[in-house]
Amino acid sequence: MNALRRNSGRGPTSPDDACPITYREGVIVAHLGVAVDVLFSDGEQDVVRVKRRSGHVVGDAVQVRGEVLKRLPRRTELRRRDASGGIHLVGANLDVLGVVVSPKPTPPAGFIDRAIVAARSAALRPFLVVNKCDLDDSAEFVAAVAGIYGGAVTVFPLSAFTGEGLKLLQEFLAEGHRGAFVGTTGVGKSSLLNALCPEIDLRVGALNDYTGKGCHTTTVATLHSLPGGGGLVDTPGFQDFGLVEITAWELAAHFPGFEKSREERCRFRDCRHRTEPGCAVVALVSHGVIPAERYETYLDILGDIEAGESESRSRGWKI
Ligand SMILES: Nc1nc2c(ncn2[C@@H]2O[C@H](COP(=O)(O)OP(=O)(O)O)[C@@H](O)[C@H]2O)c(=O)[nH]1
Ligand SMILES: [Mg+2]
Repeated sequence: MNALRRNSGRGPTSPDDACPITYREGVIVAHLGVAVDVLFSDGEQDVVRVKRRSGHVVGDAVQVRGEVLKRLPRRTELRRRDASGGIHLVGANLDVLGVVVSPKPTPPAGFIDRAIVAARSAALRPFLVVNKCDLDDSAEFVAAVAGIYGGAVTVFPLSAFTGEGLKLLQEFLAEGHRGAFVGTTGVGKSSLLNALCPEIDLRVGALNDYTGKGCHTTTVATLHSLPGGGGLVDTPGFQDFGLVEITAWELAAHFPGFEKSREERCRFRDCRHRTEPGCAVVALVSHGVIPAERYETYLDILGDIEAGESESRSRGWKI
């Protein structure tokens, strides 16, 4: 591996240089296939060559000693599943996951819940972005989303177009949070990223100059620093794809609206909160503490997960 200096005035400039005695710590901000772009703690940014299947991802904390890049242990890992079932790491050491929805197109049934559960399972704090608040009929949609999820996660109603509400999200991310957005196609994730990081195209352009490969925005996984603080991972193909599927246990443990049930205990440890005797969730539903709508949604998603489990079992896949 060669540490290739791009805009730094010190350190080795070729593999023939003497062994450096110190190492530098930084974070991977772009993955270019055979090289990674590292933002060092002193503010410098250099490209470091790595093996093609190095396993490094944006957000990875690294130590670079001479020509050698060492990855430090990860706090969190966020994964996605592609159309053919392959699992990919999207980013490392992320703190938050923004689930983006809009009044048009509206989110598919269960999408918000699955994304929240997936984020929590990966130890990321989920939050909701309701985009396109400039649309005439958006108020009703915002009220419905806030009514259901407001008690479980922070909700940011905003418009990527007009900039209305954007400041609150910027302040939230600037609290030192590093995150990513997920949401179905057309909800406005790209518009939101552009509104939050105006330098996006510029930075990707600079990377293209280096590799000379004409990389386009859509082929480079990048961690963008936000002007006011915090960062956002923009990984091509991830945002519109599904997160890695959740298990029945994760669904119940992290389902938005079930927070109160975590203080109680079901009689059976593997309770799926259906018809099992001594179920704390069912008791909270019958007392009106958990809204019936939340419980119905939980059962719908649980049914989907169980259908997936039995399909996997019949094909002999490990679940
Ligand atoms: N009215 C309105 N339209 C928006 C807003 N943000 C994005 N759009 C539109 O929604 C469509 C999808 O936007 P895009 O950013 O490509 O969504 P993505 O597929 O989630 O990345 C485009 O036609 C945008 O012009 C917004 O805040 N308000
Ligand atoms: Mg997009």
